[in-house]
Amino acid sequence: MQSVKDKVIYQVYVKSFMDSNGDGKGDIAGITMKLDYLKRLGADCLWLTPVFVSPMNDNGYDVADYYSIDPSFGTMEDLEVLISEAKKRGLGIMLDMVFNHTSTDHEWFRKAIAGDKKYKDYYIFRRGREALPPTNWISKFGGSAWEMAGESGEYYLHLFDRTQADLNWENEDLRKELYDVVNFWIKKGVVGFRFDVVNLISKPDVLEDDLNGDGRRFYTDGPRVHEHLKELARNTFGKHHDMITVGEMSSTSIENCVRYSNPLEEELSMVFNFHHLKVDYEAGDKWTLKEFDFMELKKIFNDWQTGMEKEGGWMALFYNNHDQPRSVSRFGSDSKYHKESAKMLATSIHLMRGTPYIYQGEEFGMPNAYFDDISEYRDVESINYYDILKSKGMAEAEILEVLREKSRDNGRTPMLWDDSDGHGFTTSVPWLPFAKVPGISAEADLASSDSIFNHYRKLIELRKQYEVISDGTFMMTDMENSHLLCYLRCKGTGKMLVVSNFYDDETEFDLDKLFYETSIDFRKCTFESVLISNYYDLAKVGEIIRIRPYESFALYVEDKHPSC
Ligand code: TEU
Repeated sequence: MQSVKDKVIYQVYVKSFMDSNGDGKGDIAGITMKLDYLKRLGADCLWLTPVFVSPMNDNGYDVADYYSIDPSFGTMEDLEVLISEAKKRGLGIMLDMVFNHTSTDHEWFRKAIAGDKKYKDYYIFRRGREALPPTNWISKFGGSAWEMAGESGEYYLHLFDRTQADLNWENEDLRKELYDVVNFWIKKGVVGFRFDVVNLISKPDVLEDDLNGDGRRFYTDGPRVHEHLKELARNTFGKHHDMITVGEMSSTSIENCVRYSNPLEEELSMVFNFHHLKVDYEAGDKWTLKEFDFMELKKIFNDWQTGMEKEGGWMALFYNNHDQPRSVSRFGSDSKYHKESAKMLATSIHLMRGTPYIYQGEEFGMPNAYFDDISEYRDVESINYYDILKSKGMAEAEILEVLREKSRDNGRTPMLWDDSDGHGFTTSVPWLPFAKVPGISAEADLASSDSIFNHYRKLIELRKQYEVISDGTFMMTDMENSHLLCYLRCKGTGKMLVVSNFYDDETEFDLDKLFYETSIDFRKCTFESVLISNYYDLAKVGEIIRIRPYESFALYVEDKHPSC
């Protein structure tokens, strides 16, 4: 396995990145057009969301044919050109493998429904109980996780949309089919894979009602998941030393993530977990309005950073992806302190222990969509929940307010390349409206002397220059501070302090106190010690640093002291 410690990965949500043929949808040829922009940023790899044939009920996460490119994204030749053009620029391509489920349009599922026993066992069919489904499990997109298969009295399991049928990983033939898929794409020259909700692939033999929840405790990090991942690795990417793999882990635990990602386990290079992105859920419910809980965010970062480090695990570092609202709107300020907070968030996450992911548009601070009407949304989950909240009696205005904060479409609006009508994304009508945020675009950001883009570029450069960033230990300080996220990273004599203000008011950071608590001395640091900052100067008065709104910086000193 290749070391991923000094890598940075850029996520492309293909449908919203760049439309090369004027149909309102982003495509593979559009990505090729923007390779120089991505090269300039300095990321190592591009992870493309699924580009395979799909009815697009869940924008490609419902795959109907793993071997062909969906015509709306282009052709196989377009992908081959992208792989080779990216390679010329030192960029690797990672593909997204959706192996927990297929589309109900997949040939396997069609055969299964037609009664073909071989293919029926590729999926999870069970008889219902009188008028009830086999268990009371709830789909992650709302409603029952079971759908009746025609008139048969049997149901199939779908943890996501009813058009996304869960695969039966207990079937060896099915597993081999999936290995063939991975090997096919390895031959095409991709450098790695992201595996969609891969910790949900192992279901128990006997499926039972969940009397205390929605069923997830039975299939999350399920009984044979580690065995399955080891076998997958052995038969596919594990045979190649330089492949990068990341598993998306839903509702997982540190203990399991250590096993998924510790190189000795020979499973994956790293994992995504989402605990830190639930700090604005009221009692665990996403579809609520709540200020984010900063102290909880700090606690989760601390638990995961130290827990993974202790046992040799490796994690992906991110605030954004295509399922999340935009971080600058969620944890920062997308108006008065747009630039400051976008840069603060970047620094706060990139300098932790793990591999950073940049989600398209994040590099110039793209904010939430700010849609006003349900007709503007396209996401299956958002539309399902609009109906569910309505049926529960929530008022229309409140539902729209919840969606404005929580909808996945916030992260999916097309790239704002420039300020023109089609924003440099398309020459026609975009498939999803643009975010309503005048003045924000890649072009405008790059034209400014203090661009967010350059801040990200600098963070990537620093990771490559400083081992303390790519390979240092992690220690959180000032745990009780309710404004600042502060942590130390140490590698040999190299010591780095990262301080980030998550609020728009001023506060202070005391270097003396840090010295007495940790024995690491940053008191002599000068402007030269600043690796990166989102203000022009360091407001240091004696041993106290005055911290301004959303200010964030990293200080570096050489210090022989062995602590941390
Ligand atoms: O996401 C899995 C997942 O857990 C999220 O969909 C999550 O349930 C949701 O965002 C909560 O609000 C992956 C993909 O990233 C997502 O786009 C797909 O819809 C999903 O799997 C099904 O393939």
